[in-house]
Amino acid sequence: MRVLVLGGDGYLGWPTALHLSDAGYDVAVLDNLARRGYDEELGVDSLVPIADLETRVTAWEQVSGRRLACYVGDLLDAEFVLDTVREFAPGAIVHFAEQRAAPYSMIDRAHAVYTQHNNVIGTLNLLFAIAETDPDIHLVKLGTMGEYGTPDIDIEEGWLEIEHNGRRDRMLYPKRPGSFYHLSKVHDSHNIEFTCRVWSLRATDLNQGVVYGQQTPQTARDERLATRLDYDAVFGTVLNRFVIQAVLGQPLTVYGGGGQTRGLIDIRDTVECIRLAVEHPAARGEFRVFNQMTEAMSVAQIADVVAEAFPGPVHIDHLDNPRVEAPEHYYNVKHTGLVELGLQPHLLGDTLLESLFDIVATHKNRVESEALQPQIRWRAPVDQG
Ligand code: NAD
Ligand code: USQ
Repeated sequence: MRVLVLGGDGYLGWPTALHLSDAGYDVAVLDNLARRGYDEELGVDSLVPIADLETRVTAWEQVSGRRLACYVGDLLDAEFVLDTVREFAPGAIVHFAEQRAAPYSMIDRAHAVYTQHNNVIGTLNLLFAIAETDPDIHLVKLGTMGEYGTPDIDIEEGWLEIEHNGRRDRMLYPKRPGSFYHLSKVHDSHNIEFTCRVWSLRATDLNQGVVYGQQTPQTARDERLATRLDYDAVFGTVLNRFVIQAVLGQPLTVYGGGGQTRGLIDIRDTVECIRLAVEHPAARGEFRVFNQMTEAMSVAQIADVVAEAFPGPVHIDHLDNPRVEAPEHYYNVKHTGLVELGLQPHLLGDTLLESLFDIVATHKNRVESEALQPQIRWRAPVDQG
């Protein structure tokens, strides 16, 4: 089967493309290289050096004998999207191609508008391209656990059975996201559910938790196949940042008391979840949702686990939280759907942390230390003083 990976030059899209190619799928990657542009805008770079897309694709062919088709272009260009879907004729499309940093979306009006326009309109163009070309294509869309926020009830996999005034219905689970970025994913979910219901498209929305790690069996085969690793306060995610801070001998930046709890997942499980979703497609007309996380931890617990695993002194700092989020809350998430399809989770352990410490140590001179401190605040501009 042919699989088109949108956002195939990114942190997760690139290793997913390799994982699917290695599993025997005929894979194409599409990307507009926007992520490399955000690095230039922010004056940072991936901690692990990454090859350009052409070099990566050539390296994979040399290492594996398998060819990846490559489409460089923008999901905002509806004609390009339609032409690509028509030409490649995929059986499944995996969609990673969005602006994915919550802090980036909170910089100012322009970045909030860019994020929602890029993400929501890009996905809408894709839905039209699928509907106009072949409604049988299975869309596997990356959503986020942050769509739900932190409600005071159990979080189900996308849908909730509700009884109200003596009547029952199955509704989309209510959403209370925490940034303009996370909101863009909610808007996408609604548009996708609508097209499943009205056009009988088939889609799997993967509400993924915070990803950690950097290597997969395929990216480790050649240094030109490495995927990016972000450390800055805009794109770096919490566990990866804490590992990097520990290696640099910098304090771990826990925002507030660290009582906020998040779902986590190892990058090796991310790529496998995508393979499982592709291999077991949603039915025509079905909007299927999986919570793609393997364990939940508070930010304070993540800091403690990293500090205990690191072979040296680690200082944990509690900064004033630059975000507006519940400092302590209930968090109980159902995440059995992917396990039922066969996922065998890699839970966070010393082996992964030790290998990440080594990867970071090799490249630690590439860090711009100023980029480690959070500068972007969630509070309304007039309240920031
Ligand atoms: P990333 O920024 O590294 O990759 C996204 C890729 O999409 C980039 O290469 C970028 O250039 C491309 N892109 C963005 N807009 C595009 C457009 N309009 N047209 C074509 N290409 C475009 O992000 P990532 O960390 O790999 O995340 C991938 C997806 O997974 C995102 O949708 C994100 O929301 C989701 N996700 C990520 C995490 C995480 O911890 N990294 C967790 C949960 C969900
Ligand atoms: N945090 C700290 N210190 C840090 C960085 C983060 O305490 O140095 C805290 C944040 O306040 C937050 C939590 O850690 O409570 C997670 O922050 P994050 O930056 O690791 O993750 P987030 O902003 O939620 O976004 C990331 C990805 C995004 C994805 C999301 C999954 O960038 O693409 O959608 O994780 S989830 O969190 O489940 O919504």
